[in-house]
Amino acid sequence: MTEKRSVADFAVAGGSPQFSKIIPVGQLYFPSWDRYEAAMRDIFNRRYYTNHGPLLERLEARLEAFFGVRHAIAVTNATIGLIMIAKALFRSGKILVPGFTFVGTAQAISFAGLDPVFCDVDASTHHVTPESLDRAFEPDLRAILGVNLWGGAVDFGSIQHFAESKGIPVFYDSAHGIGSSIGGRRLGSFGLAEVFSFHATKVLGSTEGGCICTNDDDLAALLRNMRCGYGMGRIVEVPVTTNGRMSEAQAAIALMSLDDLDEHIARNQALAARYAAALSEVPGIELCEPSGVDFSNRQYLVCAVDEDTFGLSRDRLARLLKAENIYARRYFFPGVHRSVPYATQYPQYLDRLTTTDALCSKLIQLPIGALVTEEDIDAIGGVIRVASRHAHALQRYLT
Ligand code: T4K
Repeated sequence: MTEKRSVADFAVAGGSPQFSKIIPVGQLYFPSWDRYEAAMRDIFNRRYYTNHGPLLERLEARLEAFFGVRHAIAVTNATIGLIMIAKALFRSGKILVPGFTFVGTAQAISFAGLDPVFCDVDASTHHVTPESLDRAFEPDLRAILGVNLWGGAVDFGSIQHFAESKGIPVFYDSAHGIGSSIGGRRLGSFGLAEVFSFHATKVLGSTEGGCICTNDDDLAALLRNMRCGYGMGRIVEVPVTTNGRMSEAQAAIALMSLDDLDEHIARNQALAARYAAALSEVPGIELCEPSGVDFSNRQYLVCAVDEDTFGLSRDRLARLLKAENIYARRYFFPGVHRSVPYATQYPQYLDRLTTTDALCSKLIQLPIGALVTEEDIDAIGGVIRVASRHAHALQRYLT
């Protein structure tokens, strides 16, 4: 890896890529082969592969202790967890949700047969606020689905207060949030329920996976009976059942990930500090700190690109980095209100979510997690620094 000095050194201009192998955007922490093999052999010997197996039970008990909640219900992925909650709570109606989120958040509402109502977020925290919720509020809303992003969180107290003033529940998409905490209290026990993702690109990964946390016994009973066709736990009547089961293989990997979580978060924090040093003096690049928490898992490394100052737009920077085998991502792009099918289904939101639109055009996520070293970060910082110096000349290779 040699430092770039001139325009000709950039891969877009015919130079060699900074990295010979792709550096993906994030996490991909996985247990060592020895531990993985032992865990799979154990499942193989037991011949019990799924349907509320012993590893799933152990995982749920550990997650309940970890999150400090009465119920942790492991599911196939976070999206199905969100669908199940929406479906458990309502047969029809509207749910208020930010447009600045992963499309799956809103799709879960639609999949449950409900309608999303999109609201904007705060420009500096990227989260909903009572004001942004209030601006989009409609009298027939049934609930608020808040989203906790990047290992940060909304201001839970003010959102709860707002929801209570309107007489509706709030639940959270905390897909990015495992291990983050506020005043020593981990995410997981806020609102009526929270949903976490254990996708491979999350700091606790089980390839696919997720979990619903709640302190509400009735909701938990509904969800445990909805998770699969024949139910589980206290038998209650449910609106519909699905297959949201977590397999034993997923549960085994999640358990090992949980053992390693502190170490992975500490590593992410060290990597984030390295980025802060590497990018501190690049004009037009601002690192966005996770907001609303005093301890963050640093799930994502988020930067805002100011095109006028940096010299290249966010999209051009993403293209330049990709040519260097640095797979930075534009989460989230486009805003959910502009994506299929919502842009045509609900055109009324197209000119209302101005902060979301601004964030969608300037944020970029840089690689962080298992496949990134501190030296890689110095090299990524170097590419961005030199690109900023030669931004004008690089434009022609990025049209
Ligand atoms: N709510 C929020 C706020 C979310 O961000 C998400 C998901 C959800 C809800 C829903 O959670 P899940 O239902 O997924 O549990 C990714 C992830 O698929 C998704 O989990 C995540 N958020 C979203 C923000 O990003 P993609 O399609 O952009 O990522 P993907 O799978 O292409 O992976 C990113 C990079 O990592 C690629 O360069 C390839 C590399 N990679 C990925 C995987 C999975 C690997 O090298 N190995 C791998 O095994 O969606």
